[in-house]
Formats: sequence, C-alpha cells, structure tokens
Amino acid sequence: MRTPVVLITGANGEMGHGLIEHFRRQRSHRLVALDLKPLDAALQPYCEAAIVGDILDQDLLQRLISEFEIHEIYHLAALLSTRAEYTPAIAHRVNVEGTLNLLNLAHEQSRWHGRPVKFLFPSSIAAYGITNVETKAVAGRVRESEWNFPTTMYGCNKLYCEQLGRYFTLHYRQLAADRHPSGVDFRAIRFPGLISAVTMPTGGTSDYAPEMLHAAAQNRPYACFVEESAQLPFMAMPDAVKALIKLAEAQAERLTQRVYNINAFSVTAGEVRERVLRAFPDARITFDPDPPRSAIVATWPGEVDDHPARRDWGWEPDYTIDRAFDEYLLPTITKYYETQRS
Ligand code: AKB
Repeated sequence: MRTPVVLITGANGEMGHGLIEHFRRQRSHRLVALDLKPLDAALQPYCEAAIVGDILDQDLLQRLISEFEIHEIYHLAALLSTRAEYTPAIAHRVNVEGTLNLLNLAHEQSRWHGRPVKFLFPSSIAAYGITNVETKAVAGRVRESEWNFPTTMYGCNKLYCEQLGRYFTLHYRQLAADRHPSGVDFRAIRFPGLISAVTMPTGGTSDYAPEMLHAAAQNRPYACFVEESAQLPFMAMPDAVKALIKLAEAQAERLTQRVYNINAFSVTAGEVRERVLRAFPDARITFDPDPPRSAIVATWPGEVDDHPARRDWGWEPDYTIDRAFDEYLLPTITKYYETQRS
C-alpha cells in the first residue's frame, strides 16, 4: 500500500523550511520533501522521505507516483525574479515545464486514488506590471485582475502557471468525448516580498529587505540596490506559511477565485533601514540603486487589495510591521546569529 503524503517541492527553500516546521508542530501530515539540494539535516527527521531530485526528471516523478499516495502538493520550487532574468530559458523550463509536470502528476495521482489533489502554488506580485513609478504611486491597492503585464520572465512564468492551474481545475480536456475533471484543486497566492529571520533568500528582486536585515545582524555593510523611496508589500515568513495552510484548508465551495492577493504591510526601503537601525544602531546601510533592478521593483504594486482572500478563506496577517520587526524578525535573527557564532 502506498503511504498517503503531502509533497513539498523546493522543500529546502525559505518557504519550504517554514512549511515543514509548521507540519512538524502539527504532526498532522506525512511529508515527502523534494529539492535539487539535500534537505537541511534539522528538517529531515520530520519527513517520510527527503528526495534530492529535479522536477524536470520524468523518471523521478513516475517513481513518486508509484511509491506515494499524494493528496496535497505545495509546489515551491522556482527560479526567482533576478536569477530568472540571467537565465530566462532555464527559468521557463523550471518555472513552467516543472509546474506542468507537477500538475500532470497531481492529475495522475487523483485518477489512482479517486480524490482531488490540492495543489498550492506560490505566485507573486511579480505577476503585475505597472507602467512606471508615477502610475504606481496612484494605482492604490491593486486587485488580482489589474495590471497583469509582468516585465520579468519570472512574472510571466507565474502568471501563465496561474492560468495553467485554472485550466486543470476548471476546463481540463473540455473537448474530450469522455471528459472528466482532472482532480486537480489548484489554489494560488500572489505573495509579496517575504522576510525570514532564519533563512536567506536567493535570487529575488525583493530580497533587499531581508538582505539588509541579515547583513546588519552579522555586522556587515549593505548597499541597497533600490532607492530609499522604493515601496513594496512585504510579509513575515510565518504569515506566508499561515496563508498557504489557510488556503489549503479552505472549503473548495468557498473559493470564488483560484488566485488570491494577500497583504500584511507595505514599506519603503528607507523605512526598512530605519527599523533595522533601531535594533542595530551601528549597521552600515547605504543606498546604491541598480537601475535595472530598481526598474523591476517600480513595476510591482506598492499595495495590493486582499479583500477576496479575507472574504473567501478568512485571511488575516498575524504580523503587522511593528509585530513583524519587534516580535519576530529582530529577536529571532539576533538569537539565530548568536547560535551561529557559538
Ligand atoms: C522575488 O523577488 O523574485 C520574489 C517575489 C517577489 O516573488 N521574492
């Protein structure tokens, strides 16, 4: 008999760490972790299996189908926006073909065990593309259906995969004589910039906020690559994990859409610096804007409208900006680097 499990791809990434930690505390799910890199040794005891492999490896995916009964997928594996700009063809393969592989795996699994497979997909504010900073300043709280003109390969990938997920869930093989639902229950969140106290981001354009904080905590100088005035919505990582879990647990009939914005707090890079300096007064944080990366941030909304998520599945952040810095980021990161130094 195959073991009923939850599959987490990109498990060794920032969100993967937070998600496995959440399930460890809940003790409610048997986890299969998949990543290109070996899973952090501290997390391995909480997983049924920690597989090192590629979501583009069809033989590996067939092995997963044969060995496990997958009821839920958290598909976190992706090349983030900056890294994807340097290797757009690889980003397309990983972010799009990889996601299509996992959607097909979810469909095949559902056919085997006869139940829907929940597919949780982290989309991004990178799916938006606002014309310029002047328009961004008056755009207000952007809704999911607005400004869907991404300017990065990553944003294009995320927007297209949102549509792939909707197709699998709502329109799969619609012309087939023996048409049947795919069994894929796709649910996506357009995440803002995320800040974790215990992991470092790799390859994101919103990474300046966590990079600034981690550099200060390690007493390293940091030159921020966007202007002080650059504003984005951000969220503490625990809230990002909370949102994935809440959306996964939502009753399918409550969902009026398949892609949701969520909001916690919007902040400028200058405000992040102020908050960081309160905790690390000697921090050496300067601004040295990199025009192409700043231009990407300028196309992303300063704020998003998350009323649909609040209405359909009770979204509510735990961490406002004060709580995020005072109760999570600063105490946790200080303790984290103290243990690293000891
Ligand atoms: C990135 O900067 O690429 C990501 C994102 C906003 O999705 N953190």
